[in-house]
Amino acid sequence: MPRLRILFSLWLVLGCSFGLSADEPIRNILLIVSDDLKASALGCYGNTVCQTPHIDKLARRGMVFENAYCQGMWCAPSRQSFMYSRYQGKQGPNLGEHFRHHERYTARVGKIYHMRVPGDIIDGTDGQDVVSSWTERFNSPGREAHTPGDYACLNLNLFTTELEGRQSTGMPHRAFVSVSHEGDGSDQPDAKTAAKTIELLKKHKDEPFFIAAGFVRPHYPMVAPEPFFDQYPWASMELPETVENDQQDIPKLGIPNSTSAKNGIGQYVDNQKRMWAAYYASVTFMDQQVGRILAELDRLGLAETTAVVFISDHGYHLGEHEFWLKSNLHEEVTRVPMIIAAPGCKPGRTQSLVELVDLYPTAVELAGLPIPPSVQGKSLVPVLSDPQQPVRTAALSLFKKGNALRTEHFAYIRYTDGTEELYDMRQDPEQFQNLAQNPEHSARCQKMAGLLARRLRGADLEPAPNK
Ligand SMILES: [Ca+2]
Repeated sequence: MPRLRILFSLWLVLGCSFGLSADEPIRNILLIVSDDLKASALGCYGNTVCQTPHIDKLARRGMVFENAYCQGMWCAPSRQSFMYSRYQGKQGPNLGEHFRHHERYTARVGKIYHMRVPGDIIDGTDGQDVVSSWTERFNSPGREAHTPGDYACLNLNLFTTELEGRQSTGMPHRAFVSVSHEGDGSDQPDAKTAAKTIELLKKHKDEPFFIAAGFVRPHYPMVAPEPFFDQYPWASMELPETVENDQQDIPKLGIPNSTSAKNGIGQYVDNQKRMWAAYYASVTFMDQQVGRILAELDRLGLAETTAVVFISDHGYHLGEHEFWLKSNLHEEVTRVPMIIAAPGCKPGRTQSLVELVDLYPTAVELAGLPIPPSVQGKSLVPVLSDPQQPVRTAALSLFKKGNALRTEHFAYIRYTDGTEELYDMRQDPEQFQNLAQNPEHSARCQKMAGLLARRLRGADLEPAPNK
């Protein structure tokens, strides 16, 4: 495998000093995907309340990408985008297929491509999975909102232990459901995903593999065993800062479908705190499952030959700007966690602007495979050896209502009707003041619009019209 040797030598030159012999470079990729996890919920991204010891431990031995952005604003488009490394649509071999074409064992456990949560989880079905990606695939079913225990539907202010009448698949208030239940959580989909992944690691430790483990938490319903809820007494949760008339300077297309006024949770301040507590409880439960997998990776001695990648498909709103859920282009949704722990690479943190489409070429290059021409992302391997290494000047996010561009300094959103948002992310990281309405910033807006149009054309997409 001359390519492996060339890559390996290149890495040594670049400063990535492997703790391995030259004939044993990175052999395996373990991709871990969380669902609806905002970067700011993790300890390693600065959260001091939410407990994520296992992901934080991975972060301490890997590269933490502080400015990673997703391309799709909800599960289906984001996941398809990073699995194909295409801004939109499918073209070329997807990540799983590419590894398969190169004789790797590939497996999916849980949710990697889009699955309806909770629908496909309750039914144990494959969702929009792409079967050609995998040598083997395994679903992790669970009872979700129907798990016996303390159920709440927080926007309806409903609390019960009854199993009848719970908000579940396809129902309008399912996003505000939490269940705190007895037991150790081994019946939960994410626990099953960890157990199956551990089983596969043991079984396939002697052959090169690409294993993708997809957790469904903290996606609603926020189900976790009681001790995880006990860690977050709801009354002690702090709600996000709000400013008066915050939504007034946001264009119509920038207001998501789920707001405090529309979904009703605005009436129940305590329940907004309970949403944070339940979200954190399910993040910590998911983190525990990550920990189980990583402990097994260490135990099997695979950590030395396996690059571990941790991401989420997109972020989430929990009342910031009185917005809830995903499906909009603001920072809480576009920014995602991304951690890459590759054997031999120094741990660190990087400010480089990166995109989830970059994952595919990075994983492929780490494993010593060629990058197919259909790939639109850029390999982040240079950043793994030098966190100062720039990748691109801006990150692109796409949505049916508009598109967004994030530079180091500014966040710019342009909707399909030509309306705009512009935020100075150094002065106003919470995005309270839309500068696009201020004539003083019209030159900046024009410049960002031009940059966005160029990025879209570069991705074979059409820019939005002028106002
Ligand atoms: Ca999602």
